[in-house]
Amino acid sequence: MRQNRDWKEIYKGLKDGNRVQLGIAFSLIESKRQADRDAAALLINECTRTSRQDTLRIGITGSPGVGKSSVIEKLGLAAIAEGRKVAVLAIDPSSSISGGSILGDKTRMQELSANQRAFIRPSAAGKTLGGVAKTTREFIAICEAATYDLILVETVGVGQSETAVYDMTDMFLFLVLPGAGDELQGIKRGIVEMADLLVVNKSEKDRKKLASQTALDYRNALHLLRVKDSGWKPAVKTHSIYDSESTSALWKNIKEYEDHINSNNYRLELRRSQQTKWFDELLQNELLEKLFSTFKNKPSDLEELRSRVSKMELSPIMAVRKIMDRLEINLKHQ
Ligand SMILES: Nc1nc2c(ncn2[C@@H]2O[C@H](COP(=O)(O)OP(=O)(O)O)[C@@H](O)[C@H]2O)c(=O)[nH]1
Ligand SMILES: [Mg+2]
Repeated sequence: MRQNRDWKEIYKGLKDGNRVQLGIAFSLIESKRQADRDAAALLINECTRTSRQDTLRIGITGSPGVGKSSVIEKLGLAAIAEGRKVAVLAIDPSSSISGGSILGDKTRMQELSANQRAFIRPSAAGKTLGGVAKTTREFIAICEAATYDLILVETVGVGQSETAVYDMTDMFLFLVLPGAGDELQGIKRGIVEMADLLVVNKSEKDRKKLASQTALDYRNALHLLRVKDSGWKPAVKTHSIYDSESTSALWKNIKEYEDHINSNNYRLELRRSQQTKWFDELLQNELLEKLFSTFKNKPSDLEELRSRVSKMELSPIMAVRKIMDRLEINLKHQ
């Protein structure tokens, strides 16, 4: 994996749908070695340059235990039954702590993981959300090159990871439990606003009636929200993993959304904004990395500047300018 020619071999393997090369591509992306990072950059560049536009990227969010992985398994199998290839990725900035849940996810998706037309990558490694988001975007590019046409991204972390996943997907699913109406308040309301499809999961047996009421509440609430930029009116569905008809209804709604964004060309717009967000984030990441590597040996210099700013000895603008001088980035023309 050390020379540039190797990425071409991996790329060819991806195009042939070779799972071994897919695994190698993933390790290349996660590698910290400079030579691997260079090769990964060339590989991803080729993947995005030649990428097909007709894939569907779905983000799935909801509280831990609501049933995201279980629903992904059901939807994945429904998609495969129609001849699609499914890649499942999870975004979890705190994966080191929740190692157990990742293991759980794999067992939750047993049938899907055994399927030759599915590829499951439990989690991108990384400590910061920015780092994990970067890796996940790269995983998506690799999976699409490897002929996977349905990409499901599960958010495992809470809070900011929803926005990160929203920014890299075409459709957003929000799972809630029967009776859980508190999502309509506070921060969670923002997530409801992002959703293209709201799923009241675990809707079976004695919970069925409550689930229908919850769905109604959400329908009423969504009615008051503005129509999304895509022109799509978000749907609310009840679902249970024990009711295959409810899964069919979900899958049908997903395909309706797909037809919708294809027919009004919104998919192209989504891809464009996903690319520019990727660019913006990468630029920020690289600049931060440059900052920390520049001050690696003397982090106290940064701290000292911060402290002088807080004591009002130095203005933020001059402090940042001093830092930029060290980074050899010229802001003087501004
Ligand atoms: N009764 C019931 N249990 C479910 C349903 N969906 C998921 N579960 C269970 O809920 C638990 C958590 O599911 P999981 O998919 O890991 O949730 P995640 O943390 O959101 O990914 C597991 O024990 C699942 O078997 C459902 O529709 N009905
Ligand atoms: Mg899960």
